[in-house]
Amino acid sequence: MAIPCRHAKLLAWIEDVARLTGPDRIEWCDGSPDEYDRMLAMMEADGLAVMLNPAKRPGCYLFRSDPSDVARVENRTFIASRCREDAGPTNNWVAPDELKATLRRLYDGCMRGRTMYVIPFSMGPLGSDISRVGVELTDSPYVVANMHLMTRVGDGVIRVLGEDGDFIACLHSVGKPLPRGGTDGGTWPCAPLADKYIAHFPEERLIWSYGSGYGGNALLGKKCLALRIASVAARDEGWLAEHMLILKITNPEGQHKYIAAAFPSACGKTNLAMLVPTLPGWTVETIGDDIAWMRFDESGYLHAINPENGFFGVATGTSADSNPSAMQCIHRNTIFTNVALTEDGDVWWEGIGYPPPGRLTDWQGNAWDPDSGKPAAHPNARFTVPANQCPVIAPEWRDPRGVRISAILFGGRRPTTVPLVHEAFDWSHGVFLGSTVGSEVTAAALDLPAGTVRRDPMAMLPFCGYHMGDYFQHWLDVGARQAPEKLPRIFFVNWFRKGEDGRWLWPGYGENGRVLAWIYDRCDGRGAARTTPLGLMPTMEAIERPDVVGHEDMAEILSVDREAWLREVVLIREHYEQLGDRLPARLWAELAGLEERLRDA
Ligand code: OXD
Ligand code: MN
Repeated sequence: MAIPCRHAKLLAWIEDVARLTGPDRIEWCDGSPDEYDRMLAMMEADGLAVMLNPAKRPGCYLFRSDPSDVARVENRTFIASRCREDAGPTNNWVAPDELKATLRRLYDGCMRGRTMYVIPFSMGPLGSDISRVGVELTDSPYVVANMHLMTRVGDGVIRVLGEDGDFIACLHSVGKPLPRGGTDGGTWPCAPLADKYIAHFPEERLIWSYGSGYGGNALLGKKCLALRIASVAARDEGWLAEHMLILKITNPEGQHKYIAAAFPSACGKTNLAMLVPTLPGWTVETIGDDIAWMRFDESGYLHAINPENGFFGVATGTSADSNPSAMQCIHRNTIFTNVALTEDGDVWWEGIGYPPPGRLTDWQGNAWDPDSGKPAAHPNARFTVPANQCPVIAPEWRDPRGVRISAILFGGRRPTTVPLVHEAFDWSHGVFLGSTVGSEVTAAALDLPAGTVRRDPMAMLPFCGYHMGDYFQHWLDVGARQAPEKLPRIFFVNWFRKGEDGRWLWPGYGENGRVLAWIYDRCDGRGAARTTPLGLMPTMEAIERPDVVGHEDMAEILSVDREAWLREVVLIREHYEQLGDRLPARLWAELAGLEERLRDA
């Protein structure tokens, strides 16, 4: 095959990797529909992909992964910065030379019997000055097909790269060499858990992934490049790479604003990005559901792009009620992984909104016994789908200039303590709110006392490529450089409050649009608010109460429980202490300020 590029550094790197990993052949990906179809046909022939019933799900395929390879592997994810301190206490660290030596041993000959694909891809629209080019070398056709959907792959990228353009080098292998002429024979290829490595070398902007073929471990443009490596580039260059959805909200007068929002995994980011508000006249459209790259432009306003090109969403729990737009999106041209299969060649999962329409094959390929107590779909079963199939995608979602962000939301699953919504007094108070994000865990889930908060600051704990304390300082610094009146307002939301009897106090989903409407009005200098020790909170009249929420419940979720918050202060202090001495003094001062306001209240 003719090599479509004359980039000496790229060609030398490909040659080095090929020498080490020993693939049977090398194939350059052009991102064409033909190439996508060829990958899927090949995997179908090998028994790795099941074509779904074209009358029900045209162009859709099902994959079943290995039970050891079903999710991101945080304890096998490494930030190998030159200096241990720079990775901080929340990341796994190994000295770069040591990690490279270990990985070189594993990579040695690991692509034997396979093709090495060269995937040139862009995160962000081609030609945007916020976008970045990556090149992934992989021995997985599943990765090639998914990268087609999740990023912009192909010749346009090679043109942008030219002969000496910058690129982020991403090396990936499933870690399962084949005998010459052999195939996987329908078995998902990967290495045992102890041999899986998701390694980042932040100073070199380099990613080496070995042993997993699944999701964020293998589709290296997503969490590895667009968050871990990009967060380091953003720190060095003065911008923000965040684990945030971006939505466009339009009010009944037809005016719109854009909101970015960070929530830990499994808090409904995709659902919020595609929300159907119950409030008459309001609409929400999607720009992105997982990652935002944000920069202050020359006029001092924060602009964001979605660097991705598709959605890699959790299937489990997605239904016509929880997310009708996602359900429409995944009707065609979708890759499903680890969902259950129906007898008529369709998909099914727990929480899809209707009972299994007959017998099912479970995510491991076995006949499913409904009495087994085991789920038919894996709880982390996924769909991969191009963003442009989303019926509520905003037309400007690929505008290279990005969209101007008016508000930033933080939130987590907090059944107690945290009210429905509060607004930060200013940017540094907002950074403080973001630094405290977390979800409460149940005793059953993690063998921890009920009510324990698992902190996930700004929802970046698994994704920040450097020290969390420096990351907070970076947030404080980028805000301090701007005119305060041009900065987005920062809010903390909590859709997950429960009463003492365990009832949900707030219905969530489309009703969250009422909170978004208040936030919208606040950004317009309207929206009634009162000052509380936590920040600015809506008055009882400011948010129209959904029919299903009684007056007392509404009062409860809009109040400050002083005793609970004094306990929360202690928990935040413990969380800050764990982050060590790089935690900015400004955040300690914010915590002291909160405590003082609570004591004075
Ligand atoms: C994701 C995650 O897959 O945050 O997006 O875990
Ligand atoms: Mn995510």
